[in-house]
Amino acid sequence: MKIGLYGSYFVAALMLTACATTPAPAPAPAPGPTPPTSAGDFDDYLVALADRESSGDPSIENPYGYLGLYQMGEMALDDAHWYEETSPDTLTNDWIGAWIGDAPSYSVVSKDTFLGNITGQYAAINSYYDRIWGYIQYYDLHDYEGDVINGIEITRSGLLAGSHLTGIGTLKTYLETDGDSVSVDGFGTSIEEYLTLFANYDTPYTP
Ligand SMILES: [Ca+2]
Repeated sequence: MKIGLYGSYFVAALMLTACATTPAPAPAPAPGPTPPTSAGDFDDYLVALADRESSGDPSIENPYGYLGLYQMGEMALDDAHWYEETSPDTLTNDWIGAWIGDAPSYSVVSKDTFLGNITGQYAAINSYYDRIWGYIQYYDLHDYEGDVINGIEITRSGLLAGSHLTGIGTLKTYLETDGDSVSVDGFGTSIEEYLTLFANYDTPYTP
């Protein structure tokens, strides 16, 4: 009887001890913003860009003289250090100029040899984006990454695409006016379309 009583105390003490040392269940993770899913790597970006710009046709020249997969004009190829205009008409893509820099090493010596040259166009667009990124850094436009303007989250690849469409100056104005000044290209395509369509791709660039 006594043993049984002490035994009951002993079991009760064990249970108390057990209760005291049982770890509390881990708290549920605090809710918070989930990081955006990558839309792809930078080559995926360039494939998507070529699809939007030229339907993936490297030989296309549009009515304004923009060339190939990525629809590069004289100014873009000048920025890529592939082309130097000699014509006094800087407002139109008349392609009166010299193919310089890495262009000859890709057998690109004329508009016609650039058109259809996928390898050369790929090299040129990468050089161009290196330059765009330099402009974005120069103006500190990457500071806008993560901001939401007119419902659009600003991402690094979106900034690159926006500048590609209408130029670094209009991108800068768009950001600085908090989206009040929305630029469009010659076909009426809005910079906001490019900021959205090309958001969240990985890029080779870091601030
Ligand atoms: Ca020109």
